[in-house]
Amino acid sequence: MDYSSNKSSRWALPVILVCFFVILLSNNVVFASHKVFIHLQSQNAVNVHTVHRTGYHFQPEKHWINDPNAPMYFNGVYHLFYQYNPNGSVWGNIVWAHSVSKDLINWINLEPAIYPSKPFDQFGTWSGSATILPGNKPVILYTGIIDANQTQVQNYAIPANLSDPYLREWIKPDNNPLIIADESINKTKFRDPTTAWMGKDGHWRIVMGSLRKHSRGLAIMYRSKDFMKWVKAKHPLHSTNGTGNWECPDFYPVSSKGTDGLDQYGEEHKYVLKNSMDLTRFEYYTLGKYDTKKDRYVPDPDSVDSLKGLRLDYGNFYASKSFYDPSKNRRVIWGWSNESDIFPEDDNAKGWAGIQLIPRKVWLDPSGKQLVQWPVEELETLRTQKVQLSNKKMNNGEKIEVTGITPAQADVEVTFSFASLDKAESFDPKWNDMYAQDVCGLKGADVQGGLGPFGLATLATENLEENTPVFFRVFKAQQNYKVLLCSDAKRSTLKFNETMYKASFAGFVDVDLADKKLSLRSLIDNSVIETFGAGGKTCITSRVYPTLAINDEAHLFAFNNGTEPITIESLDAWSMGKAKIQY
Ligand SMILES: *[C@@H]1O[C@H](CO)[C@@H](O)[C@H](O)[C@H]1NC(C)=O
Ligand SMILES: *[C@@H]1O[C@H](CO)[C@@H](O)[C@H](O)[C@H]1NC(C)=O
Ligand SMILES: *[C@@H]1O[C@H](CO)[C@@H](O)[C@H](O)[C@H]1NC(C)=O
Ligand SMILES: *[C@@H]1O[C@H](CO)[C@@H](O)[C@H](O)[C@H]1NC(C)=O
Ligand SMILES: *[C@@H]1O[C@H](CO)[C@@H](O)[C@H](O)[C@H]1NC(C)=O
Ligand SMILES: *[C@@H]1O[C@H](CO)[C@@H](O)[C@H](O)[C@H]1NC(C)=O
Ligand SMILES: *[C@@H]1O[C@H](CO)[C@@H](O)[C@H](O)[C@H]1NC(C)=O
Ligand SMILES: *[C@H]1O[C@@H](CO)[C@H](O)[C@@H](O)[C@@H]1NC(C)=O
Repeated sequence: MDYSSNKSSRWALPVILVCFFVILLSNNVVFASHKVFIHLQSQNAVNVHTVHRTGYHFQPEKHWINDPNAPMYFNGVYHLFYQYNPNGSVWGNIVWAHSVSKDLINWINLEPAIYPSKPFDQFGTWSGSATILPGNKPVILYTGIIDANQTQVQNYAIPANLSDPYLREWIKPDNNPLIIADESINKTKFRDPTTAWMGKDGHWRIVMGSLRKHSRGLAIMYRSKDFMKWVKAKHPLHSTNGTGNWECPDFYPVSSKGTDGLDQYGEEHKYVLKNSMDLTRFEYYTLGKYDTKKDRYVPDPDSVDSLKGLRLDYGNFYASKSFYDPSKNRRVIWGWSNESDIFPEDDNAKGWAGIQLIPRKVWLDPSGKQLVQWPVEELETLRTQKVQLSNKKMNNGEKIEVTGITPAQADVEVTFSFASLDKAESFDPKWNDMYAQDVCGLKGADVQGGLGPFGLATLATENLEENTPVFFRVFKAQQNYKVLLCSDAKRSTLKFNETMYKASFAGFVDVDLADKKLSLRSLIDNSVIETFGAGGKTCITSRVYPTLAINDEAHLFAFNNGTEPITIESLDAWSMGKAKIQY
């Protein structure tokens, strides 16, 4: 994708880019909808502030990161490439950093694999994907920027030495670029090629994200017989009006049974089309069919194809990319999480910005109506001390502390139960037109309710003056119950009230309440809380910067602020070790 921040600057007002001249004069310019902070992008980190750095999420030693690129499994090794600024802690100077791993958790950093050096990418090496060609030959497709006007083309790169187990060196052959936009395409909105798939006709296909007119997002499709000569298909794979520019499209089949992933494409499967929407900076997906005759994707009639649709994550999660992992027959998603600072100067002072979230296994829910995500099982190897609670009742206003683990770096799984749904508050029909996040903004953890709010207070001080609650609230609507899951950063920090993004992220959870139970898992890691509600049906990531609830001073509680008593049926919590990341 393109650059990534809607941040304003303390020092300069954003200036719309009208010509190259402006870039030279201004500190802070806008490329399309994006802002660039020229004065900060090549300032090396003097100090790397450690207090909010993560213990088991992927981060380089310092500086800015964004999109994960070309994740793949090749000859026993996982490869993660990612957009990286080697020279500063705001976006700029982007190269493809490269790390390898045997388990998706512990990593070895290598030298950058792709960086601007040729006429077809000298103004930028942006996001892309890997495809493993027959004969076990990996190839990367990525977006190159060829001029100061941000003209985008699609290039390829191949390993210099297939016998090198880490594939350290990548070659960008001279027959690049492979694809140049034709007149029908906006050249500044033509990026992020997907992994290629092969049709029954034996031809390869890829899609790139784009925008037509002012608001139609589209996945432009190209086909190729030999991977070198690409021809634009007459129709995009799919397009949707009113969604704005599409970035980082991802298109893949999911199995209708079980949790295994699929690699092969065909009419018989159900499909996922995911896009990162530049307009809202969230990711949306639909489920549907792949009409291989028309070569078009058709969302299921009940799969909402708009900015009101399903999201992979209702919080701070963007530019994700999936890959099929043949070693464990699973599909795995990587997502990037940006910082919650409002001012780029704060990232610059901190010396780092951005993390990659824990890779998630993804599969189709048995209902066929949504995806389910769960942290890869390898993460469990970092679990150390464990504590357990069971059968603990919490009346209205009560909280129970979880002690005996490190609350600032923990993995918590909890199942709550309740005796009755009678006390559920009524769902205001007005909220049907609002996003879940707005409802959470009105109905926070400290707003007394009926059935809920109940959940976990994470990264908390003893009296909760600082804490990020992750909680459920059950409403009674006309026909059914609505379950809201919130991860609310409103009280996450005492110090940065005005200078931090403190969203009340939330999503609804499509769950059967017949057994009167709700479960959640939260991965807490110093400045990130990744939550998986109801076994991974609704996922929410928050980035927060507590000032008191840090390291050994952080606490973890279960709480209930509703009139219906809640029982912690079971709670398992682990201290989490540090991932080994070798720089
Ligand atoms: C292409 O996108 C850019 C950036 O948003 C916009 O300024 C320009 O008008 C678009 N060009 C066309 C031909 O639509
Ligand atoms: C980034 O840093 C490297 C190494 O210090 C240097 O060679 C390069 O010129 C820098 N690039 C920019 C754009 O500052
Ligand atoms: C950028 O676009 C402007 C306006 O269309 C044009 O005059 C200029 O030549 C372009 N510059 C480059 C480097 O392509
Ligand atoms: C390719 O990698 C293998 C394994 O690391 C190494 O033995 C060999 O010398 C390399 N070949 C070249 C041409 O660098
Ligand atoms: C697309 O959406 C825009 C803005 O939402 C609207 O103005 C336009 O009429 C729509 N076009 C079509 C073909 O529906
Ligand atoms: C529960 O409500 C009480 C009273 O409003 C409040 O002090 C407390 O902070 C709330 N708990 C959470 C986790 O917000
Ligand atoms: C930040 O907000 C919290 C909660 O509203 C408040 O208690 C605290 O005093 C505020 N801190 C500052 C520095 O404004
Ligand atoms: C992350 O940062 C916050 C605060 O600056 C912005 O509001 C978000 O839009 C941004 N998210 C992405 C995906 O860039």
